Amino acid sequence: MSASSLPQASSYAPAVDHLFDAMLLLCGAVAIGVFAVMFAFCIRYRRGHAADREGGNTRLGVELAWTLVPFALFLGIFGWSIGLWAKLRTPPADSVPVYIVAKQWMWRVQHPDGTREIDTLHVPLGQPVRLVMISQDVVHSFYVPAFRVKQDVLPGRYTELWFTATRAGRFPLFCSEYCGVGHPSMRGSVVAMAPADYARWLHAQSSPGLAARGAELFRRFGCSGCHDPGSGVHAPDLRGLYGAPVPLSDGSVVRADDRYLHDSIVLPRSQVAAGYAPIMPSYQGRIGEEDILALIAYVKSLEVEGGQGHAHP
Ligand code: HEC
Ligand SMILES: [Cu+2]
Repeated sequence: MSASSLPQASSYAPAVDHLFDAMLLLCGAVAIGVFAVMFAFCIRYRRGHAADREGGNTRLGVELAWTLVPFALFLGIFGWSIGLWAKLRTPPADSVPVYIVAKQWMWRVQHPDGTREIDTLHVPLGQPVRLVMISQDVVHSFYVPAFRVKQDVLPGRYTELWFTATRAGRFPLFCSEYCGVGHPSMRGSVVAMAPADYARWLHAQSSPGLAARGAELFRRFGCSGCHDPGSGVHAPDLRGLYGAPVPLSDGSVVRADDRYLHDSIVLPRSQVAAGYAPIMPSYQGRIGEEDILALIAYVKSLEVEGGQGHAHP
């Protein structure tokens, strides 16, 4: 039995449906039980009917049974959903990232190889895909019913979502957070393709890689004027920065993850690297989220020769 007639097009759609069905059955059974007892009591203790109204239940076993059995059942549902939730929140190590920028009222998609699309997301079957999402304006929500996934997309913060498509086809994508007058039109589709078809599709797009576009932007926005070794400006060398610990001027140490790199670009004053003057201009409102994702991809691609970690003075 399944409560919905939607296709189950992702690896955990059946698991989500089983949980939903179990909750529906359990809550339905409890509702029927409560109503049955209610009607029975209404009839038995109706006005003028001779019934014992003095005694009440004095058997402890009955009290315990009707309290603890439902409690255990609902705790079971809790444990079941926590397990599933943990799975939904933990992308497998071999998942490929795809970047989503939401804005009124469209979905902009960037693949790591630089391919970009609007309101359509192509994914290969059987490959775990990890979406890294951010909004350029208000709160949106990425919702693909056939995959049983939904995740809020927030301004100023990356949120993630992962799935493995298991069925080829085109599945509707919705924004499920009211985001202004154009909200109903903020829809698109996810196209799941056999790996060979997907490879052919990607190849036909032939775009420069995301990191290559980031390198171009790094020059266009003047970042290289300060950050290139030999620029003459006292600014950190970004090679090997990604994933490395960064000492900050307030004495704390943070890890250079996507969020840190994002905030370094739009809010450079919020976390100043130790040993540097806060001279980096804020790019808030000047660089779109898609370009920031490309810049981050570029910074990630910068390796140190000799494989050493990021060095701070
Ligand atoms: C005027 C010179 C200047 C420009 C232009 C500039 N930066 Fe910076 N940047 C700095 C300085 C100085 C720091 C270290 C102080 C701080 O953390 O704010 C820094 C810090 C950073 C950090 C954190 C590095 C670390 O080691 O923690 C990143 C990432 C970064 N910049 C990226 C960029 C990007 C991307 C651009 C272009 C969009 C850019 N910067 C433009 C001077 C600059
Ligand atoms: Cu929206």
